[in-house]
Amino acid sequence: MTVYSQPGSADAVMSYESRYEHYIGGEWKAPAKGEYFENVTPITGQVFCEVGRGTAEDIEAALDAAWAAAPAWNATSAAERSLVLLRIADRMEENLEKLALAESWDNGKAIRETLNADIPLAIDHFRYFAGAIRAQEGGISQIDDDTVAYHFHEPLGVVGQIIPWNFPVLMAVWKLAPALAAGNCVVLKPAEQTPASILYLMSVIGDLLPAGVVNVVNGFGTEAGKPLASNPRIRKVAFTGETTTGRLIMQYASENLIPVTLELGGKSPNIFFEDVMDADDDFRQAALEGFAMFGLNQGEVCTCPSRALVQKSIFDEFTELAIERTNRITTGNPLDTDTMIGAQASTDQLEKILSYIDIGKQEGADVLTGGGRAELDGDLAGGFYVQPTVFRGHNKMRLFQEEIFGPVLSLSSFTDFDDAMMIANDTLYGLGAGVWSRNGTTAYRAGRTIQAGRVWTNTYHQYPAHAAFGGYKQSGIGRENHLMMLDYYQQTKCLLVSYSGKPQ
Ligand code: TXE
Repeated sequence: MTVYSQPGSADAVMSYESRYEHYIGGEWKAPAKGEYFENVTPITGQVFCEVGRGTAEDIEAALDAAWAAAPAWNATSAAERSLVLLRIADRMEENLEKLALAESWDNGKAIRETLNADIPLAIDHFRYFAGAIRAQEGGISQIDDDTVAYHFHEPLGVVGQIIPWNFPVLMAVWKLAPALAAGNCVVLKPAEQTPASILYLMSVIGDLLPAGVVNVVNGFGTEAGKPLASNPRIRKVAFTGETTTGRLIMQYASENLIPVTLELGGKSPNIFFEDVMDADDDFRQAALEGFAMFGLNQGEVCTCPSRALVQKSIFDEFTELAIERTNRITTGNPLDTDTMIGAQASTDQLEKILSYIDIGKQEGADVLTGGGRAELDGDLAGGFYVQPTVFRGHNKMRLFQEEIFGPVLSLSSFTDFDDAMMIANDTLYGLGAGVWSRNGTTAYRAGRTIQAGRVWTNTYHQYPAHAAFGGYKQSGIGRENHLMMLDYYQQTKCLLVSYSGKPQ
């Protein structure tokens, strides 16, 4: 067990500045209107820094810087860009503990996750796209003996990226790595709840990038996000956030006729077929771990397995083990490596989760464990903590239909395969799903029948860089990760050439 000291204390591995400005053109730039907003750590509820409050003028300044950098960056070779990405990954690795602490302090998440998942995954993402861009090939079509069509990948130019607060660094890197690998310059707006860890990241890696290639403007949704997403000077907008905000982003983009990629909400089913109870101990244990994954990142994950469906024939037996496993989840100081569940990212999110717990109780769902705020002592008393909570109910309840984005699981039973598929697909969303069965046919058929972009089979919550991620239905448009992501940041130039030397 290690308990990290909070940033800025005598033996801390990193410290935050007390004030941050925007990162524009490779420099720290004061907000045009001179206004700042306070940033709170969810761990204690205390303000720890203030951050520039961006407006349209700051977005324009960032776009000026990005467009000034674009001709040179667009023209770099794949090998040059790849090297830059590899250097960024190395620098992040050298600063792993610092970045992990910065992320936990800003967001409230458990440091064992930032040390072992968020930051290592972000590092690997840069390395993956450094390799992917080297391996990318164009195409040639032979039209006839004298005529050839060459297909080239070209960058879009300057793109806008708007990210949420649940994985600030990882969501930034999911978008930055493919955009940069493809040769684009970026203006990125972090979420107002977690503006600091990305600025800290820029203080660590900024010197590895030519000025203006990555620009970060903080601020609120309508004040800074809208002027970016609706700006005629961006060639694409990438967004992760709430489904209702995603609709607005699409509307803005339609005015400028630019492409969008959207990663939106989810209400993912996690399905346990009856053979789980007959399987060997290791498999059953893995399934119980999969059940408990609803607590990962305090449930603030768009693929949170928030609806557990358990076959009726094993329901009582499986549920008893699953609740016992849930009760072993430790909630506490996020800076303690033994802690599994840390603080929710903001007071708004805390209130939203608590209100859903009330809604569940009013709807008549049974609380099987948890059911309220987790009260912690000392400095943590002012933080935003929720008990891991399991409700038993049915799929028509709001608990089962609406995204809560907290450590709250809704549990129900199903009779047979068709019933499971019907319940699993009875949702507006289609981002993630889990299937647990040793029967290969059942698992395969379930995976193909569930209307979701990512179906984990006998595992959950894995996010390797080379597996496509994205939503069906109202969970989004487009994909992130995987080679195919490069297509979302490039356009195809077809050069059709005649070598006949004769008039055609
Ligand atoms: O999201 P928003 P919020 C879900 C989750 C959560 C709920 C609300 O259920 O409880 O959304 O979170 C920027 N133009 N998800 O309110 O508003 C905003 O500043 C341009 C799921 O934080 O969508 C931030 O940077 N930008 C999700 C980003 O959008 C705008 C992750 C996300 O904020 C804008 C987060 C506007 N008009 C929340 N309005 C997931 N899919 O992982 C806001 N923003």
